Amino acid sequence: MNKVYVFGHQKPDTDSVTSSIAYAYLKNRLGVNAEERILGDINKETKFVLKYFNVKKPQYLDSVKLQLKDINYYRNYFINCDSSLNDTYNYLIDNCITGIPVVDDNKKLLGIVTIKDFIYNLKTCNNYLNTSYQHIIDILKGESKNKISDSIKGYIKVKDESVFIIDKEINTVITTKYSNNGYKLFNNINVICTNKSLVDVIRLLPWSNYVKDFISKDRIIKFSEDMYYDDFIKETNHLKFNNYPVIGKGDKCKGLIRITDINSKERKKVILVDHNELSQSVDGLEEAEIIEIIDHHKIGTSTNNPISFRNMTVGSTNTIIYQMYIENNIDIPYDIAGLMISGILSDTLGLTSSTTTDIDIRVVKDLEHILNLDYKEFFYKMLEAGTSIIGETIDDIVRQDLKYFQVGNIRYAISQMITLDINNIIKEKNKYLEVITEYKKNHNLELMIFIITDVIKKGSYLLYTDGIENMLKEIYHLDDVYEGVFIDNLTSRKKQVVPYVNEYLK
Ligand SMILES: [Mn+2]
Repeated sequence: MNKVYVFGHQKPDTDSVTSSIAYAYLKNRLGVNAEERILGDINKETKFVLKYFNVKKPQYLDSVKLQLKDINYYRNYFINCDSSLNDTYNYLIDNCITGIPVVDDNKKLLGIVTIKDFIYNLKTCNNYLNTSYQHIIDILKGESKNKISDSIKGYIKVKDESVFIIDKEINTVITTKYSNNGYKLFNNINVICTNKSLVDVIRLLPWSNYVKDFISKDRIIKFSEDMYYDDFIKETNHLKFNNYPVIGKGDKCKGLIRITDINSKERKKVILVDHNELSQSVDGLEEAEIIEIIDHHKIGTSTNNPISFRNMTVGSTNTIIYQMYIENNIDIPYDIAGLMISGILSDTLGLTSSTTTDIDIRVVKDLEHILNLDYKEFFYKMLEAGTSIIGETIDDIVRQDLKYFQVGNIRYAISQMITLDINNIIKEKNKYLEVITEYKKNHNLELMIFIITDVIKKGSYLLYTDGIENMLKEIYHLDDVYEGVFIDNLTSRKKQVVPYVNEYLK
């Protein structure tokens, strides 16, 4: 089975990154070749967590669009440039193909030879030979009588039922069935003896030529195996050939792709964790095959095929994955347990958010036991690392965790930051207001809210663009709203802000 990619949403947070790693590990233990990926840069908190548990950052995944490497092309079909025409011809016939890439000893592509080239070249072939001693032996089923050199080149001349190869001087003599075996006279040239008739020898000799001299010089067309399938189709529509070499890193030949075979392809297999909406996912997802989804968000997707879909109303994707480890009876290693607890604590704000369930609490207890740590202490360390704003501009901070939402034609944005020291932020309130007002204007948004969540005080300050005072009054039952209104127990954008704003805007 091809590799299965496991990844969370764009703008990855700690839960999406750690759940990808934890789930890919579980899949591998269950015999699936799965590998975790990220769709974008990881945040400070995630960096801290990976470092703390000594786990490597996953590789990026740009796209899961079909590439040439997903086509079942003729992998490892190519021939060395020092092969004879005869070997090349047999290769084509044996494999029922009409062209073959030609490579040097380092598998670097030199070009392609097709049946058409054979016909053309053999028809116009002059009587010049560039080959090896062994190729001549092979094609004539000859016997080596005196070998002087590996390589043989020169014009073919006939005299008295024998064939001479002359390059300035005679370098080779081939005696045939009716030659009067005078080869013993020559001891400083190659002597090959064959039982074939002179006519057969003359007919066969050109087939001993090195294939490298028969490469189509006018078209060294090649395609990288990373090329997108779409682009390949577009380009080859103009070219109209049937055979194309495929190359990999360093121009090394990977094989042959035939236009007639391009429908045999394998879509990339993916597992989505911590998200199920296409708009939050990887580029080209429509060309991939989703084999599984594990999530704890609202369902915003549909698929063409039945898939394994596991969605639970718990605080974090890692809580679900923990249960899957238990169900499958797989031990959780220390570092994976560390990643899991980090994902849960991150999404539930240390088990304080309104999304926290009893299951999350139970799982954190179990993980604490494996890890031998205190979750509150550890969560505080995560927060410190994640909320540090040293060296960052207000613009950076506002963009860090910004999400877009849409109700009908109305598009709006809500950004959120988490802090341990709200006063420090609030004193620069006016600068934040300027930034979000500007952002709203530049991005054609109806409104924008910036949530500053204080995990110590367990509540959030809301900063917002003009004109939504009434909306906020109604949603949060406030008598009066002012910029920087503090709302007790508000910690979740997903549960405590977005649904109400959507409802209001409908
Ligand atoms: Mn999550």
